[in-house]
Parts: sequence; structure tokens; C-alpha cells
Amino acid sequence: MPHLEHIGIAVKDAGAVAALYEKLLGVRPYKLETVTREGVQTHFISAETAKLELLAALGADSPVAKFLAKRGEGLHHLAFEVDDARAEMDRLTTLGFTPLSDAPRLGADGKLIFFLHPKETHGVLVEFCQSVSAMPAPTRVPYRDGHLAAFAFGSEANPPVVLLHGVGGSTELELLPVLRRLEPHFYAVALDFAGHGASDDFPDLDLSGRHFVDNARALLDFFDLDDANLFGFSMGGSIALALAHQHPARVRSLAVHGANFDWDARRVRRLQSRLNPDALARLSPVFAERLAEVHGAERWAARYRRLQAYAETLLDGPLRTADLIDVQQPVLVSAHDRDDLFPLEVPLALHHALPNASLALLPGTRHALATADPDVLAHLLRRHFTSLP
Ligand code: CMX
Repeated sequence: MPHLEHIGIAVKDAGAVAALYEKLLGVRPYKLETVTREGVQTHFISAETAKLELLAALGADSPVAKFLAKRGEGLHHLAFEVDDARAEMDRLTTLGFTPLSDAPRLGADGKLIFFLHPKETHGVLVEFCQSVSAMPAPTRVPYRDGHLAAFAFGSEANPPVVLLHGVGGSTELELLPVLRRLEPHFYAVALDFAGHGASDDFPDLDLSGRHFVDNARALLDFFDLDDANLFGFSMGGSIALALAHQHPARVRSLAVHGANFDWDARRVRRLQSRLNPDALARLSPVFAERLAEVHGAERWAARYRRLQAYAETLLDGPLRTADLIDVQQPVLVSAHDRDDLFPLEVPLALHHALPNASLALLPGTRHALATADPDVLAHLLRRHFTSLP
């Protein structure tokens, strides 16, 4: 069922209207985006169940300029989010509507959009939109003799959250849906670890948990983040815990999903078999194709082989069970209840070992962040990170 994604409001002076909504709702715009093709500059304000999109005209040809001249400031359109804009357009055309474009086109906020004329919809311009969430250009964080890639979302005025992906994953592969949901409320910065995603390979480095902790510390330094909230999936969760243990003053609170801290030879072997590129290409060809898109066609298999070697280092990782008692920050431990890599005992034991932990189990059978409902996960994270004193 489509939901109301945003309400477009035509404005003459976006600054004045933003100041008004700050008085009314206590929130400032979290994003400003120019969409030249639509002739608009947009300020986005989060109003919880939907966004407000303040639309200012870029020039006299803009549909918004025409609207303002004819009708003055006010409600410009309602936008409903659908899973598939093209299919929705076809459905509505069959019902006799005439969409304003031949095909959905790229609008603001990573959305494919199309409109129905207000003459067909009782005087209100109606937009349908589909999230396509293209990756923004990475920020290149200098690290050793190369660069790590980071992706920043939302307003710097909001509380910071740093997101860390799992082994063999990346921001693009695992974190994007959650990032988009945190964007209105946080300054959300995600890191691609060395040898992952858009980061460099650092071939001279023998990858280990210590290096990944150091990657995350470099990110905090570069973005000048103190008192950050951390979210990590799987390996990213262990790295978040180790970072909080080593640099307690820099970490306000943590959330870890599908993280393991207790490695033995059997668990290392299971992880290594998952990182076997030949087996993966055979068993999950679609995922292997995605990996080729994100890491590069030549590179992903080599990167995965290198991570099989990294898995050996987990037996002597940067955080030991005995260290967990010293992680004093509030930690939300979450996992899928039927995770196929780490059994339920793992999050339960982690919850038990941490002095200030809460626990959330999500229904799910796979050790993959992509299978978690991003609305549920983002809701849990937001509650955890904002309910702190
Ligand atoms: N809401 C309600 N009525 C509207 C309207 C709106 N947003 N825009 C125009 N109208 C009304 C006009 O008042 C006019 O009514 P009357 O005939 O009763 O006077 C009628 O529609 C025709 O208006 P027009 O000025 O002749 O405008 P056009 O038909 O040339 O264009 C529209 C209207 C909707 C086709 C055009 O504005 C359009 O293509 N809009 C879609 C694109 C857009 O708005 N982009 C900006 C937002 C982008 C984003 O959200 O990213």
C-alpha cells in the first residue's frame, strides 16, 4: 500500500518558511537539494510520518514559479511512495489517468517520480515516487598511503551515528536502506573498511581486526566526531565494540547486529567457507554479480580470498570476552532469531556479558543485513540512540 512520503509546499523564501517550521515543530531542514531538471531548490524537513519538501523556484520557467504566480504560496503536491513507479504508472494509465511524463524520471532525494495533473485529481497535484537511492560520491578519507571511502548523510547539526558494515560487505551492499532512514534525524556517516567497497586495497597491510578498528578511528578523526553513536553489522559490530573499549571517550553508545565476539576454529572455518569466491559464485550467482558491481569485476574474488586469510586473525581479535565487562556505554544487541552463521546463543551471551546492554531479536533466518526490515531496524536504532540521557 503506498504511503504518504512527502508533502510539497511551494515557497517564495525557503529560509523564512524553514524558520517557521522550526518554531512550529522544533526541527530544521536536514537536507538541501537542487533539482535543475524540475527547476526547483528543495529543503527537506522531517515531520515523522512524512517529510515536508519546501519548493523554491530556480527560475521563471520553473513549474513552481508558475504556481506561485498563479496561486501564491501553499500546498503544491502530495507524494506517495510505491515499490515500482513504472508498474504504478501503467496501472494508473489503464485506469484512464494521463501521467504528465512518458516514464518516471529522476527527482530529488534519490527518487524516480511521475505526476498526475491536478485537473484529474480534484485539484491536488499527485506525485508517485520510488526510492532508487543512488550512492552519493564518497568522501575520501586519507589513510596510510591511500584512502578510505566514507559516505555522509543528513545534517551535521544532528547527532552523529557512524555505521560499519560486515566482512566482505560495504556501505552500498548493506547499509544504504538504513542510512536513508536515519538521514532525517542523524548525521549518519558510513565507512567502507580497507579492502572493501570504494576504499583502497592497501595491499601491504595484513588485514586484521586491529587495522579495521584503526580505520574506524581514522574516520572519527577525519569527521571530527566525538561522542558518536556507532552501529555495526557482524564484523562491523565487533569493530564498534573494540573501538568503544579502546576509545571510550569518543563513543556515546553502540548498536551491534549479528555480531560475534567468541571465535573458535569451527566458527572461523564456517566464515572462511562463506568467503570462498568460487563457492559463492556457484551458490549465489546473483549476489556474486552484485559483488562484481560494487568491488569491481576483477577485484571481488581477490578481495574475498584475502578476507579468508583475515578470518584466521579472528582467533586473536582486538576484543576478548573478558574485555566486554569494561564496555560501559549502552549497547543495543540485535540479531536474527534463526541466523544461519551465529546461533541465538551468541547475541544472548553478548547481551549477558555487556554491563549495559539491551536485546532485540528480529525474525529472520539469514546472516545478512539486507534481510532485516530496514524500517524496524532504523526504528530500533533511533529509539536506542535518542533515548539516552
Ligand atoms: N496544484 C494544484 N493545481 C495546480 C498546480 C498544483 N501544483 N499547478 C497548476 N495547477 C492548476 C492551475 O492553477 C490551473 O488551474 P486553473 O485552470 O483553474 O487556473 C491549472 O492547474 C493549469 O495550470 P497551468 O499554470 O496552466 O499549469 P500547466 O498545466 O502548464 O502545468 C502542471 C501544471 C501540474 C502540469 C505542472 O506544474 C507540472 O508539470 N508539474 C509537475 C512537475 C513539478 O511540479 N515539479 C516541481 C516539483 C518537483 C519535485 O517534487 O521534485
